[in-house]
Parts: sequence; C-alpha cells; structure tokens
Amino acid sequence: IETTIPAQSREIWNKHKVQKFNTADEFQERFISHVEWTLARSLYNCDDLAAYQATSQSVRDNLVIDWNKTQQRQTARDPKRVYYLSLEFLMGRALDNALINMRTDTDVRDVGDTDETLTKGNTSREMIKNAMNELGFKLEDILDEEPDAALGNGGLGRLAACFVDSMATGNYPAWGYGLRYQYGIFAQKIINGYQVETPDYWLNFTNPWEIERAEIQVPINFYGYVDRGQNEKSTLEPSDWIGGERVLAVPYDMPIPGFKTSTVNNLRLWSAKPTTEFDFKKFNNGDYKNSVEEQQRAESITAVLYPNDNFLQGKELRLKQQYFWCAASLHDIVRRFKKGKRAWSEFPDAIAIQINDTHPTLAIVELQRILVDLEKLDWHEAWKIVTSTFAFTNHTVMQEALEKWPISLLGRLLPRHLEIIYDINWFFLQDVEKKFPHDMDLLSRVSVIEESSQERQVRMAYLAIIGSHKVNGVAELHSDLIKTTIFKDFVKIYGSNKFTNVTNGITPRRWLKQANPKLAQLISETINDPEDNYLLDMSKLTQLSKYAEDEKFQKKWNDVKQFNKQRLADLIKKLNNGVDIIERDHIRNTLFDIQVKRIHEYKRQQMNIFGVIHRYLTMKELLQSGASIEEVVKKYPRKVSIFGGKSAPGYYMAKLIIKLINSVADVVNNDKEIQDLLKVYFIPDYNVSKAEIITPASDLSEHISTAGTEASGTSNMKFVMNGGLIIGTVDGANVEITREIGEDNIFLFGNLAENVDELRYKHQFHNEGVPASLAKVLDAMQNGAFSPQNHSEFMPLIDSIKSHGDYYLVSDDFEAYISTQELVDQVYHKDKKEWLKKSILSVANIGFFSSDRCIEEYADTIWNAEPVKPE
Ligand code: 6GP
Repeated sequence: IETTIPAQSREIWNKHKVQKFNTADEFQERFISHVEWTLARSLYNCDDLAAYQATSQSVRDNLVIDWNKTQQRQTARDPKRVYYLSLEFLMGRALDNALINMRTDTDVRDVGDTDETLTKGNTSREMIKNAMNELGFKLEDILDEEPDAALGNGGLGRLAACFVDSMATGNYPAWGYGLRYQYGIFAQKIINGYQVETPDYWLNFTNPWEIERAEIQVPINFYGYVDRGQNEKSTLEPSDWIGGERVLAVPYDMPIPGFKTSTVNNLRLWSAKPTTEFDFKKFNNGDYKNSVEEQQRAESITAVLYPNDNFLQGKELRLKQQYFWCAASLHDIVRRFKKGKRAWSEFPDAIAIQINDTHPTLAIVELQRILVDLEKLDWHEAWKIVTSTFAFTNHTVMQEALEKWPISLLGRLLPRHLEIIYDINWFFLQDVEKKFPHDMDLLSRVSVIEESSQERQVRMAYLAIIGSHKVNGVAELHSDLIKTTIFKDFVKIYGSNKFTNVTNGITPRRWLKQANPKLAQLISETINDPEDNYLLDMSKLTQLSKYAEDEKFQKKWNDVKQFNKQRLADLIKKLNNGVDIIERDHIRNTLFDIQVKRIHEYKRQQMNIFGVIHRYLTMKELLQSGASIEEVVKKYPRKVSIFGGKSAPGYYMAKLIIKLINSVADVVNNDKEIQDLLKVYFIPDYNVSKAEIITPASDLSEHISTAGTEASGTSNMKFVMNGGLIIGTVDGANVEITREIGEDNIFLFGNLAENVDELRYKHQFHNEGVPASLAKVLDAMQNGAFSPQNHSEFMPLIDSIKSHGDYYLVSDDFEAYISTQELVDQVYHKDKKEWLKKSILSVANIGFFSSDRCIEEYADTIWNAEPVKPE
C-alpha cells in the first residue's frame, strides 16, 4: 500500500505502533487517560455520562485499530466491494454491541479475578464489567447513558442496521452509506392519551462513535442548467451541468465490528456543510448577514429524518437529501475504484451497489451521468456498466409508499438528471416496443414517466427496476406478490429471472445475546457451547429440541422468561411514574401480549385494541350476570396487553388509534371490578433500546396485518428468537416462520392474501354489516364508553369499517382473531408444559432468520462477492 512517509521513518512508526488494551488493567489505564485527556475531567468529576464517554472512547480505540487493518487488508487484496445505500440506519446503541462483538488481541479469558461472571461464557464484556466495577461504576448504568442512534423509522431502517452487523461478521468488504441526520426519529410523548412529537437532538452530548473526516469534502450541486455548447449536441453526449446551488458533503464514519472476527467495517454517514465560497456581490452591497445566512441553509439538508414509514411525502427537501447522499456516495465509490486503475468495463466486477427501496434510485442516474458527462464513456457502454452494478430491494406493495417525483420539481433541482431519465426511458420503451409491438397500453403502463392528468411524474420504482440487474422482495410471499401485482409487466418484459427473493433476517448478536443475556446463557450451557459459536451458526439451536419436554429444562426456560417479564414490568413502572401496572405477585401468571411496531392501519393495531375491548365487555357481562371472579378467570385468564410504536406526525387515523388505546387503558386499568385480570399499557417512545427489553418479555406477540400488506416483518423473528409465541395472519415472513418452526407452534388465523381483492370488492358493493362480536365493540365506542366527554371521538375508526369499505378487512378477520385469542388463553393457562414445549421448539428452529444467512444469500445470488478473512 502506498504511503508518503519515507522508508527510513517507518521504523519509528512501527516502534510506536498503537496497541489495543487486552486486560482489565490496560482497559482501566485507557479509560482514565480518556477521562483526563479526551474529556478533560478527573477522578473528582467523572459522572456516569463521562464514564460512558470514556468507556466508548476506549473501546473505540480498539475498534479503530482493527478498522484500519480491515481497510488496509481490503485495499491490498482489492476484492469485489459491496455498498449498501440506505436512507435509514436504525442502529440503536453502540457500546454494548461493541463489547459483545469486540475481540481483544489475546481474547482475554480469566484474568485472575474470581468474580463468578468470569467463569461463564467469557467475553471482553465481562472483563470490562468487572473493570468498571473496580473503577466505581456499574456497567448497566453506563450503558443506559447512551442515546439511541435513531436514524430510521421502522423495519427498513432496522434491517439495514442488522445487515451491516452481519456483513462485518461475515467478513464482507462492505460499506453502508447513509445520512447523518442531526435529528433522528422524533421522541414520542403521550400527553392526555395523544401522541406529541418532540425533537430527538441525539448529538447533544457529542457522539463518541463517529469519526469526522473533515478533510474529505465532496461538492454537491443543485439547480442550474445544462449547457451543450453552440451546435446543440444530443443529450446522449457529454454535457455540462452548470451553476446553481452548491453545498459540501462531509463524511462521518462509524466503525461496525463483526462478531468473533477482527473485521471492522465502515458505516459512512454524510453531513451537509456550507461551502467556503462566498457571495461577494451581496457582501459588497453591504449585506454580509444575508450572504452568510444563505450558506447556513446548506446544513438543513441533513438536519432531519423524514418521519414516515411506508409512506411518501413528496417534499423538495427530501429529494435534495436523496440526491445529496447518492451523489456524495457515488463520488466516494468512484474515487476508490479509480485508485485501482482498472478499466471502466470492470466496474461491475469490482463493485456491487444495493439500493434499499427506491430512496437511492437517483444513484443509478448519477452513475450514468458520471460515466457519460465526466468520464466521456459512450452512452450504451455506460448504461451496461450501470445496470450490472445496481440491484434493488423492494420493501412494500403499499401504493402510498411508491415514490413518484413531479417532473417539474426534478427538472428544476436536477436538470441534467431529468434528461438522462428521459433517455433511459426512451431506450427502454424502444426495447419494449420491439418485443411487444403496438402494445400502446403496455408502453404507457411501464413508462418511467407517468402521464397522469394533473402532473407528469417520474416513477422511481420503475427506474430502479430498469437500472438494476436484480430486484428482490423481502419474504417469499412478498416476492411472489410483487411479481404478480405492482411489477407484473416487468416480469413479462424481462422474464422472471430478474426477480428474486431474499427473506429478511435479524442479527442474533443484538436480538438474542445482547437483549436476552439469560436466555443466551441457558442456550450456551445447554448445547455445550461456552464460546457462543451458535451465534454464528444458528442451526446449532436445533439441539434444543431434545429438551423441549424435559421438565427440569422447561423450568429453567420458564425462569428466564419470568426474569424478562419482571424486567419489562420494572421498565413500565418507571415509565408510568413509579406506579405498577401489574402487581408483582401476578406477573408469573399473567400473559404478556405485546404488539410493538409503527402504528399503521395495515398493521391493524385497531383490531388488537378492539379485541381488548371485546374481552373487557364480555368479562363485564359475565360478572353482571352473576358469575364469580373465579368463573370469569376460567374463560379469561390474567393478561396484560402492551402496545408501543410511533405514528407519522401527519397520519390522523394512526394517531387516533394511539388515543383509543390510551383511552381504553384508562377505563380498563381503573375498573375495580376487573381487578388485575386485564391491563392495558401503551409504552411511550418505542425505540431500539426499549425493544431490547420488550422483546424478551413476551409470552405472545401480535403480527396481524391484513394478508398481503406486510412485506416481511422482522419483529416477528425477534420475538420467536426470544421464546415468545406468535399470533398472526398468513402474511409476510409469518409464512416461512410457520414452515420453519411448525404450524403447531404458531397461532395463525384470518383470510389469505389471495382473497383480499374479492373481500374488498364485496365491501364496496354489498355491505353486509359487521359480525355481532365487532358490533358490540363499535357500539360501546360509539356510546362513549371510552370517551365520555366526546362520544364521537372515535367515529372515524368506526366509519372506516362500517361506511368506507373496511379496506383493511377488520370485520372479515375479527371473529377468527377473537377465537384464536381464546385458544391462546387455553393453552397458556391450562397446559403450561405444552406452551413451554412450543416456545422451546420455536427457538430451536428459528436459525434460518439470522441476518447472516440473509447476507450470504445476497452475496451469492446478487452481489457475487466473497468474504475477505483476516489471517
Ligand atoms: C418495511 C416493511 O413494511 C416490513 O414488512 C419489512 O419487514 C421491512 O420493510 C424490512 O424489509 N418497509 C418499510 O419500512 C418501508 O418504509 C418503503 O418501505
């Protein structure tokens, strides 16, 4: 590898080579130097926050050494590189994860300490925990000081975070590219039952996990015009894009440590800065303040994450974010490629770019622009390179999420890119015409330009398909659906080989080892794997099967669950102003029923809360007809319904669902007659670090989307991996989860995706009313049972079912939902052994859903990339 340091100086460099800490002692020394030198604090004013920062800095030091070596190794071997472009990386906290993944050079085991934690599944984490204790700090408290890196909305963003973990763990030479938002997803407060959004200024106390690369500044242009000289060349020839607004993109790097490997990959997040260019005209006119203010506006590009999940909000600033990030990332990728001095035609052999949904689609156009306008390649030669480089993952079939940008906006912001899009479309439509002559309908259906009545728009998904060599869905059902619905015409045009499936996965390091240390320990003991190798090969979990009915083992298994339920109850108490929702003594025999995810009508939290209301009303009826509490308990055993999730700030119906949940909680939790038999709680500000406490505590979790709407879901995998059972519809990855764990171990119900169209049609034209069980619920709501001050408060939820066609088919699935819930109660309370057996068998067979498997599939079938293993 090249360097400008003269040969004779290298000896000195090597003599003073930095070293990782390997022992508790060395860690403490490093910690104290960071307290003193990095934070300029001391023994006398080191609080938990400072301790968190000094610990993170120390751990980061170790990671940076491996990070540098990883980059050097990859530069030397020059393998095919993978770039994962995602507008969202919902990383959560970094420190605990780093402690679990990090390797010290000597892979420290017992360091002479007799603390019992050192004798079990020994990792650097235990070593540091003890070292912290000696320094006067509790690791748990220190970890709690870290704000979540909440640079994402939901499933799509968290998937990207699991992927970078697995790519590092699998030693893939892979980088993530995203944006460094100053404000992540808003913090959610619940005030009088309503969601209130407050800003998430997560960088407040500075972020020890990022390394600013201030020396790299990529100029990014917007607006302006295209110049093709005097004699009007064709748009296919190199053209100049001139003028407009200019900002700088500065990268911040986050080290991504693999598990049980010294590979540390990079997540590069771009931040917008003003240029140092200056408007001298304004300045000379004496308008110094305004000339600075305009520049300052540059920073607004990366100020805030758009808080919508599965929904397009067509704002100019969002399009600016997208281009800013695509252009900066491609500049970086191309610069790195050029260092290798290879021919352009080899670009696709050197690089694979995966685009996470359509948000990075402009990267396709930008690469074409770079190749044609700047590198002067022939248009078709360039296009061949582009299409062999990109691959596209679709994450939703929801119409309202499919990105479309008005031609007028795109053309103004990116005039040259619009020309290129037109040309891409032109050649594409010519090919279609050749294959399917005179099919005007087909041409207009697949055109990248939608000629709708109001405004012509660019269909980003179509552009993404045309510009990629592979298109994948995220679960089998979803990948089949996109081929028969939204992308049907493209299957006809390209053949079905272009379309493939990679079922989602989750990282077991965070979602098992980190979130559920007790279960992880029980597993490693039981399958005799003290080194936690099962976290790399989850098929090892099948060894648990033989203990599924072993009473002693079942007891241990149950104890872990009880511990985790207690931990969640403690969190809820803290969030609930110190008031317990469930009495301690009752936790053990209370079923924890959890639904946590973004609030969306298609995810049907409304059906869940209607089910709770139904249960409540029926219990009341039983009591009023003279039944004793004991008799009621027989039919409706103790249960707490826990909800959590954010609504997009502008999503009226989702916000109303949150309010309904809180209003029902208010009534049910304060009903003396019902006692502790039924409780409802909405956990405010659901995020990754809360999910780590919530997920291990479920007995049952709900994944009850209208069939065909949830592309995959990933929390379903997390809950099962933590020994919770699922109630769910035949949707997304629930289908494959069922196949893996067995249909006896999951509670499926409801209509199938194939029947949805017909049911919707029926609602439109023959309104048959709602089933009696649901009518009872809706009537109570309408009578103000949960809104005594305002009986019509929840009418929009009622109307959407009764009068507006029940698009999400709540009325069609409600009875099956209720009866399946009753079945759940019976198994849980009547046959605990059976329940535990299901739970154990589920974990034993969930290995398929490790994101390691998922990344391997991408590498083999889409990227054609190989790992680069450290020696
Ligand atoms: C989500 C899907 O809704 C979810 O089912 C899936 O598990 C997840 O992506 C990861 O693939 N989609 C989004 O969050 C989204 O915004 C545009 O799609």
